[in-house]
Amino acid sequence: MLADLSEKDQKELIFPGGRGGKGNSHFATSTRQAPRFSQGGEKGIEKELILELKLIADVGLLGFPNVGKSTFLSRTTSATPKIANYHFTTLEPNLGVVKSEYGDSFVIADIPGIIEGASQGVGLGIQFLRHIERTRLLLHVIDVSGAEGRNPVEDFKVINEELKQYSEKLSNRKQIIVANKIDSMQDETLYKDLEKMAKEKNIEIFKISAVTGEGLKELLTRVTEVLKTLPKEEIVEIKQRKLYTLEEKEEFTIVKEDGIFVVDGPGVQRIMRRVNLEDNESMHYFQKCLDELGVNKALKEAGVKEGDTVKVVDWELEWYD
Ligand SMILES: Nc1nc2c(ncn2[C@@H]2O[C@H](COP(=O)(O)OP(=O)(O)OP(=O)(O)O)[C@@H](O)[C@H]2O)c(=O)[nH]1
Ligand SMILES: [Mg+2]
Repeated sequence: MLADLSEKDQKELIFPGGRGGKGNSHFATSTRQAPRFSQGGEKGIEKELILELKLIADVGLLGFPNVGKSTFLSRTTSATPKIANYHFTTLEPNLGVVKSEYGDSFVIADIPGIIEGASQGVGLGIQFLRHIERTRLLLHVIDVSGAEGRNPVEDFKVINEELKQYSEKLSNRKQIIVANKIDSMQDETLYKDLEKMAKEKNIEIFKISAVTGEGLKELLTRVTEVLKTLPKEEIVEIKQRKLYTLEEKEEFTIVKEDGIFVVDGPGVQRIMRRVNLEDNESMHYFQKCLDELGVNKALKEAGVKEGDTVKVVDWELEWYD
């Protein structure tokens, strides 16, 4: 990752453009009012970058399909996600804001349900987990109604295993278990077992009905409290921030190969890039630049003689004293 654009108006320089050139009027003097040569601009850098959108929310909803995540979002915020009694009703993440009735307002992200094997690409959910990477708290929604014949304790474990496969860091994020659909519980022991497991693991658990609204106030009050204790940490690690630094070095090397003096290095390459070698006046300018860089002096020291061939980068010239 090169940059993390998480603040409003944040700017990052990934590649600078090439240095600009100078038009011929720049080289005009009182005696030479219309010089024919100009200095070309340097080429910029071209690269393809992948931009990845990550939603930013305080709280992420996590759970199997159909457990009531979207119902929860629609009940607690003014978001209007699609809700239906089938798996993968939600295909795209949804955000909602819980208003300050319970304290500070906060943002909840609802993502598609996660299923076993998700970290290996089964289902939909895993590709959306990045949207809750930035949350500070996860609400793990579990259906305790027993309607689909599922076991809440098992569900909790499966989802956490998938989470761990996806990201160790995300799996260590603070979770609160939200036991949903208590209005239609068929077997109380399903909830009791989950509660027991939660106690053992020292995870807070709340029972609610996203449909009737039971238990929501207590849960949201607690979420507000917990959020106050969780810092807005920098969650995303940036391994390498600077991709490019302007090359200010004026270095060059001279080597003698088969009787030819070869001059190369960033300093001369930079000059070469900016000079139009077809133009006579530009040639003078080129010579002047080489002189200023110390190339001519160094060549003399290296023993260059009249008539010798000097190759500057990939351009061959004959040496005159
Ligand atoms: N009885 C009852 N049904 C609920 C409750 N919460 C949600 N449901 C029902 O469960 C079904 C699924 O609800 P959704 O909110 O779409 O579930 P989801 O977790 O968002 O599902 P996906 O988007 O598919 O992952 C719908 O028929 C809801 O009406 C609840 O508290 N009690
Ligand atoms: Mg949904």
